[in-house]
Amino acid sequence: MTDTPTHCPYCALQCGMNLGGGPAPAGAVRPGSGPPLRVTPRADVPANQGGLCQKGWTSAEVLTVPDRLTTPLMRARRGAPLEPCTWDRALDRIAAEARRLRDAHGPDAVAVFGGGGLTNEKAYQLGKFARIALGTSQIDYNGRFCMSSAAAATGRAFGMDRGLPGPITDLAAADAILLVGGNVAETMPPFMRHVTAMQRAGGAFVVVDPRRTATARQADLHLQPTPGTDLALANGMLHLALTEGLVDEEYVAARTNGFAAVRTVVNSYWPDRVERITGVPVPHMREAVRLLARGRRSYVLTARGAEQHARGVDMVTALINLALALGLPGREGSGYGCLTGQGNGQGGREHGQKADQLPGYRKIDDPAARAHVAAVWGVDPAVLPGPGRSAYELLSALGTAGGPRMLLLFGSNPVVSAPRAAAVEERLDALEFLVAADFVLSETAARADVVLPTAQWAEESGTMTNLEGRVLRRRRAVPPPDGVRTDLEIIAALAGRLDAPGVWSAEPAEVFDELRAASAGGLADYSGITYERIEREGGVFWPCPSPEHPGTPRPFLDRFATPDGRARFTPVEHSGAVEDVDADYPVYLTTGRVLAQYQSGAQTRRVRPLTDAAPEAFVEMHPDLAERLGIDDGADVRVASRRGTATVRARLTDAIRHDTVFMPFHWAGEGRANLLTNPALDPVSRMPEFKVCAVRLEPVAAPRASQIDEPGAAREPSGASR
Ligand SMILES: Nc1nc2c(c(=O)[nH]1)N[C@H]1C(S)=C(S)[C@@H](COP(=O)(O)OP(=O)(O)OC[C@H]3O[C@@H](n4cnc5c(=O)[nH]c(N)nc54)[C@H](O)[C@@H]3O)O[C@H]1N2
Ligand SMILES: Nc1nc2c(c(=O)[nH]1)N[C@H]1C(S)=C(S)[C@@H](COP(=O)(O)OP(=O)(O)OC[C@H]3O[C@@H](n4cnc5c(=O)[nH]c(N)nc54)[C@H](O)[C@@H]3O)O[C@H]1N2
Ligand code: SF4
Ligand SMILES: [Mo]
Repeated sequence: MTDTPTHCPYCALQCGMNLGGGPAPAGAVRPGSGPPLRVTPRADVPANQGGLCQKGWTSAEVLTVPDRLTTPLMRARRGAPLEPCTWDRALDRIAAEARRLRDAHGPDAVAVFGGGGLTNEKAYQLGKFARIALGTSQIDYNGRFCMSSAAAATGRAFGMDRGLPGPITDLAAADAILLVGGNVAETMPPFMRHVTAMQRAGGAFVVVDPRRTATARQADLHLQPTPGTDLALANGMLHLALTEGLVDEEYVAARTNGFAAVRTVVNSYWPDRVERITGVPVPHMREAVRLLARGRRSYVLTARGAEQHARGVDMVTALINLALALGLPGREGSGYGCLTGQGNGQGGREHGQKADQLPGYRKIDDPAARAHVAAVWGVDPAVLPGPGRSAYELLSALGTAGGPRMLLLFGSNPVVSAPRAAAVEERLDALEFLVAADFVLSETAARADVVLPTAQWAEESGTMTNLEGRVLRRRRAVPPPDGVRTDLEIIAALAGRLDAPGVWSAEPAEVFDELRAASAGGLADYSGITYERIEREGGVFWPCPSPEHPGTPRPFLDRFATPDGRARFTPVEHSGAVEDVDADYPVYLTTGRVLAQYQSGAQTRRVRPLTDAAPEAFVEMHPDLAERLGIDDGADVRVASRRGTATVRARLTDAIRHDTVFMPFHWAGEGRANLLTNPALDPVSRMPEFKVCAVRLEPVAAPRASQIDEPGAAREPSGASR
């Protein structure tokens, strides 16, 4: 069997890999044993340059997990067991339920929830399916939990939202990178090559994270703020830039609008006031600003730590303001960038699975956008619904009066990954009908009335848009197992049963051609991109409005995508986390990821080398805090917030602040971090506050002898001060 060049199924780095035969390259370490397809890294892909992380190396094992779904499953009624059935019965039943509920309650009675791991073709087709096969406005996706704050902030500042401002290899030539709220050494390990290359050439790596992560340990400077205070930190750094004369006044005058109002606001962010809010010493802030400003070829990068807040858009805006004041965006080899998360986190938010969106990053309430897309779809613009609910609002409306009564889920596992997950479970159970398409029985699929077994990445083709904005080919290496269909085949079959207007191809290349036409003239214009070009050129950067157009690796060099071509400053003020610590819940909880697990864990918890490396849920805490609470390393701990209680293993480390604990969200059941998280939403992006809420911790077992004479000591920890 010959090698098939493709990309990893997991994160947005979209590392290049070959699937197939041939010996592994000498020296390659591959954990695990005997996947059906041999994975070898590709050296010709700039993002990974021959590297892969442990998840990538073992990705092929998910193709043959013992509990892989290979037949549709259906319940005769709620409460009855899931039982195998034929495709015809499953699809007929779904179509019949959709019709029944639509006829009785209107088209918004049926909802769709998508994912940022879906190919561009699927994301596009799912959005089209919702709007013209179901006629529903009720569609959103898990990217709302991921990139939405950065997307809204960059849209506001630059007029366009596209991950990194240029090719990833540009990073190596930077003077400095300020990475705020990203643990790339664990979340996209080969990314560190680019950082290391920069450091070797004399560039400085500055990391802002409440934890001294693997990433922070490689930093030249680590700022360790209280969660939820990045906005104050950014305003404080801009204040210092002004007092030290580091603002690029010429650039500000030539390429931006609105700096005066920002100048006024940051005036009151005195260094020692900011130190009090953030806990970051003033000399560290000063050094960070100096490093960033020294050569005007620097990057401000954000990831989820800075973005997953109920004020996430403003958090990112404050950091963009800093980047703009230093004159970084719109210059080659510098700028602001957001690190996209999921495999197709970027493309998945461009082609219409978002509640307010049509393909090509168009607004669904824009009459010109509606007319263009309706013409491509062969329908009257008047039949297109308006904007629907955002992800968490959609999930919380399920089964309520006036909310959707049926949900079709493609590519997400919200029982584990949505905030306040226990309440989301209740909403899912209140539905009249739940459909999940997945290749394994995820915790959410296990609650469905019909489960549809779908093909995996190596069994289908399509395109993915990586964190650089580069559109890549995913190639089919093996056929799907018997009984399994692709998402595109499922969508086409359902559209047929619902008598949907227009063409419903299940061929990725044909769907991509339609996507190109639908995106033409939009912000995310893919019309000049073809499968052949991607293959020949190793990927094409959007926007790419014609076959002759070279693509756009660095979009803002001449002008920003705003109407007047200038970037926009927006003044923003610090207000802190929605839920602050108090006597009852005295410790901050933040959440995130570990290297060996991916997202809700539906895939990676089924791969032996990965579960060996990261077997169970835990809470990371400082030994001093643990001591005060009578918690031993490795002991079971009850972590309680106003939403619920989780039970997990304590892991002590002095790499975290005294006032903060950290839980990864990859595990199901009683160790779920999302039993605790606060679903407070950002007013603009509708991003939940995943990264900070208030909790109380107590040992599960009887307190140790030293605590017994202090009644209540373990219940009401008083020493956990801010
Ligand atoms: N191994 C692995 N890799 C992944 C994923 C995975 O699940 N597992 N998921 C992929 C996806 S979808 C995404 S979105 C990316 C996410 O990639 P990252 O954003 O790098 O991952 P997180 O662990 O969510 O958060 C990063 C850091 O933010 C810090 N943090 C928490 N609160 C704050 C805060 O208030 N301010 C600051 N400055 N930092 C804070 C945390 O301590 C954490 O170290 O990873 C992608 N890659
Ligand atoms: N507490 C806390 N919660 C978080 C976060 C956090 O930092 N903290 N991060 C949030 C972020 S950034 C994200 S992106 C979300 C992610 O969380 P989820 O949306 O739950 O993402 P996954 O676990 O990737 O779920 C994907 C599901 O779809 C299946 N799947 C994968 N590919 C396909 C496909 O092509 N087709 C179909 N039909 N199914 C497929 C997988 O088997 C899996 O069951 O979690 C969010 N939740
Ligand atoms: S860094 Fe991301 S894309 Fe690369 S191998 Fe790991 S999971 Fe896959
Ligand atoms: Mo994400």
